[in-house]
Parts: sequence; C-alpha cells; structure tokens
Amino acid sequence: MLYLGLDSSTQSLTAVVVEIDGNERRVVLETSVNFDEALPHYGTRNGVLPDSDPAVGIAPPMMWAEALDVMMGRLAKAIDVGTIAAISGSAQQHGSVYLNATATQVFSALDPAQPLVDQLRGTFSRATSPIWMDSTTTEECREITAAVGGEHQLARHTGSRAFERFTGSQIRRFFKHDRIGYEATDRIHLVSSFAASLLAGRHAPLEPGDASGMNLMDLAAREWWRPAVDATAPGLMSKLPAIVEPWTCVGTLSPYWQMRHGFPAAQVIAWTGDNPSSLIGVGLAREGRVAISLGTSDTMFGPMTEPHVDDSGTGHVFGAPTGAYMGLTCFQNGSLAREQIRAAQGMTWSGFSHVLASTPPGNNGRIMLPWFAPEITPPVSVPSVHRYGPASDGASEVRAVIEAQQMSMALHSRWMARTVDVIHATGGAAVNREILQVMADVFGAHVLQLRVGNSAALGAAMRAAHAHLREHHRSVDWDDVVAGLAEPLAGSRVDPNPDRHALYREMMPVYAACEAHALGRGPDPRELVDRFARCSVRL
Ligand code: XUL
Repeated sequence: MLYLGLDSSTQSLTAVVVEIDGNERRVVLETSVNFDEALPHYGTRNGVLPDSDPAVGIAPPMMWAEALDVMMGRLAKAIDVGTIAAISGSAQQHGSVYLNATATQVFSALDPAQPLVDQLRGTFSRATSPIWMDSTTTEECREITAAVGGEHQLARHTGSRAFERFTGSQIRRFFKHDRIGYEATDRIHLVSSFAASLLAGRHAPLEPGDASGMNLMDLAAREWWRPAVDATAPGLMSKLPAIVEPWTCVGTLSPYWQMRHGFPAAQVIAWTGDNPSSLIGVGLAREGRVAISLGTSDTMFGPMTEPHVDDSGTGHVFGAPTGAYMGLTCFQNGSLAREQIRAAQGMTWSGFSHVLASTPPGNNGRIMLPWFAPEITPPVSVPSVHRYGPASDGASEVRAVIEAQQMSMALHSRWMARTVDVIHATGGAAVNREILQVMADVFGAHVLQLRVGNSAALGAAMRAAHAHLREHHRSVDWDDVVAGLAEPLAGSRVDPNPDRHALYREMMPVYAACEAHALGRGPDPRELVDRFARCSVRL
C-alpha cells in the first residue's frame, strides 16, 4: 500500500510517498514545488507577498491551491498512484483562508477539464491569507486577552497566551478592518483544512493539533472555547470548521483528482500543522526527547503527556497527532536570518560551514541578536540586529548568528524540557553538520539527523498510514508506524564536546544579559561581555 503525505509550508509544497507492506517500509518518492520558482505569477518572495511593512506577512491562497494541482500532476507522472490508500497533509500553522458561501458548491463540483484555480477564483471573501509571519495584531491580542479575563486564563484554556500570528487575533483584525469581507465569509479555514477541503471536495474539519494554534480551542475539551470565540468576532462560531480526532477520514479524494490526474478514491485524512506533523516525522511519539526543526522558522518541540502550559508565556502547548500533547517554542528568524548572513558575506553554504568550523566557540565574546525580521521569541516587533563585544571581522558573523540561534533556543525552551539529552534535528539546515555541532555543544546533548529531511511531509504520510491501518486493527501502536521510516541517519550522531559545552554554559547568562539589554529590559552588559571575551580564548 502507498501513503501520500503533503506539506504546504511557507516556501514550498512537498510530497513524500511511503510504501508499507507488513514489516517492509520504504520511502518511494520525495519531491517539492517551490512557490517562487514554479509559480512566479503570484509574485511571492520566499512564499510571502512583499510588503513595505515588515510586520505584514500575507500570501495568496490561490497559490497554495495551484501548487496542489501541479504537485498531483507531477506525482501521477512519477509513480503509479493507483495503489495510494490514504492521503494526509500538514501546512504552515496559523494562516487562515476566508471563503464565501459559493465555496461549498464549487468544491463539490470541480470540473476535471478545467484547472483548479480557474474554478476557485470567485470563492474567496479575502484575496490574501495572513500567515504565521504576520505580527500586525498586537492591539487585537490585547483586546481578546482582556475580554477573556487575562493572559493566564487564555493560556490555561487554549495552550498559549495571545500571539499576533495566532488565527484568533488575525480574524479579529479582519473583522475590524473589513466588516463587509467578514460578513461575506461563510467559512474560515486554516491552510491545512483548506487543502484537505480541496482534496475531499467538501469543507474539511480541523483536528486539535492545528486548531490549538488559533487561541480559540479549549485544549482539554478539544472543542471551541466559547469565551475566546465570542471575544474574537461576532458570529464567528458558525464560520469555524468542526474539530475532529486527528485520525479522522474527512472524505475520499474527489472526482476532480481522480479524473484529472488518475488518482484512486483514496481516503483523505484530516490535515494538521507542520509542527505536529513533524513530531511524528521525527519519530517522537513519546515523551523523553525533543526535536529542533531548522526551517523558515526554527522550532523546538517535544511530546507531552499532560498539557502543562508555559508560565513564562513564551511557548505553546498544541494537540499532538497521537491524541496527547506537544510543547513548542517558535523562532521567526530561522533560515532567512542564516541566509542574510551567508549572502552578506558572499559565501556558498559550504563556505559558510567551513567558516563555522574554523571560528572559535564563544566567538571571542562577539554576541549577536539576529532579529532581521520581527521576532516571536523573544517578542520583537521592529526588526533590529544588535551586536556586542569586539567588532565583527566578517567570518565571526557566521558563528554569531548560529550561536545566537542555538543559545536563544536553549534559553527559551527551558519551560518545556529542563534537561535535554538527545535532540532529533530536522529541516533544511539540519544537513549542515557544523550547525548541528554548535547545537550539540550549546545544549550538551547528542544530536541525531533524520534520514528523511522533510519531516512534516513524512509525518503526514505516516499519519495517513496510521489512520488507514486503524480501520482494520483496533489499536495501532505509533512506535510500529514510525519504525523504519522516521529513523536517524546511520552514523549521523553529533556528540557534544564537554569543554565547549562548559564554555557555552558560561556564555548563556552573558547572552541573556545582551538579549535583555537589546529588548530595553536590562543594564548595559559590556562588562560581562568583556569578562567572557577574556576567558573564552581558552578554546
Ligand atoms: C509555529 C509557527 C511556524 C509555522 C511555520 O507556531 O508559527 O513554525 O508553523 O510553518
């Protein structure tokens, strides 16, 4: 049997097809459609519509739909899609798609003779979708927080305090700024449930993993939390999809896909967010280990049995595909910050790695706060890059950005895991062993690189398999599903160096002091930095 997993991320749509035949399992195909390159007519840069305001993060939902059509056509040419039993997917979290009342009919009667996008044109009540990179909704966050009785109350129920990118505040902003558009909205989907709806030919429900990225769902009850829904916008409840268990079959692949591209009537399993999907894709079905994904955003996440909410208000608790929970902290300045430094230094990626390997840990006391774009953790609304310590000499910029990212992850994820012994590393930059070495040294943990780099799409394929197998066997053990697929790459283990880890433990409070100063919350850290610079030369 074949299972298809799709991941609609910020910059691309990726597919992973796996074959599961008894104990035999293998990845049949991995392929990606890059939005900027394959669909240049939408005018996106890194999958986002350019805007002079760095706080604005929007993308065209039509582009995601067209990418799906391109991908399904490509898959049908590459493999025998006839034995695909089930399809699931994941998408960048928090982004929302606004549809008018015609969508229901259009989705159910798509004409296989016409391209998908030509038929969707009239179905949107809002042409663009706010995505996770948008941070324009500070005021709406405040309003919702006040209306539900404060930050702790909101976090205790929904798993997170109000965050600008979360869908609730985004919906409120749309309601406030475009009342007519809001009134014309019949259904608000997340990117995940929008894509699932296109595949199934009917409005698909949400599952708790992605729904918990909205500040609207009661985590424990797994249903919409009325006070938050009412605080967000009037009449919102009737515009939201239902919430179902993560393994729910939301329909069969609609005739459009069968007739246009030759797919079978495969089951469509509820889609989730890219981070919950990656949890499965990196093989973390149980508590004990954490994962770091180095993608457009860098995220650190791990399974949780109970939904312990972060008291510091930094992180999030989401539903996990297993039915349990996961903790997550998100850092917006991920790959784009690394890319900025690489490009500014005129280096190739192998040159970048070489420089990283040949610069000293601790960077002779040079510390950077690499907020090239607004930052989520810690919250920074106006992009600004801060530097402390001796003047940069070019090469030190490379080490500074990587050390800062790892330090920040270690510092701001303490709420989730006090001790970290093993990290499963995924995402595009996880192929870079020099970056993984800095990660291992900062955390003092063993780092394992995953065999399949596209962990969100792999997780989606495994979720499809799990749901399909569940129909025939009353209980399906997640360990059996992930075995043989979400495995670390043989020989990929990166071990921490004890001396370097000791150095980074000394550097951590210095980094924290620089961060506090840059945020306007702490004294000038110059003396601390100088002292650290003097003692860091020992390595
Ligand atoms: C998670 C988040 C990002 C997006 C990226 O909360 O905002 O990781 O999911 O696709």
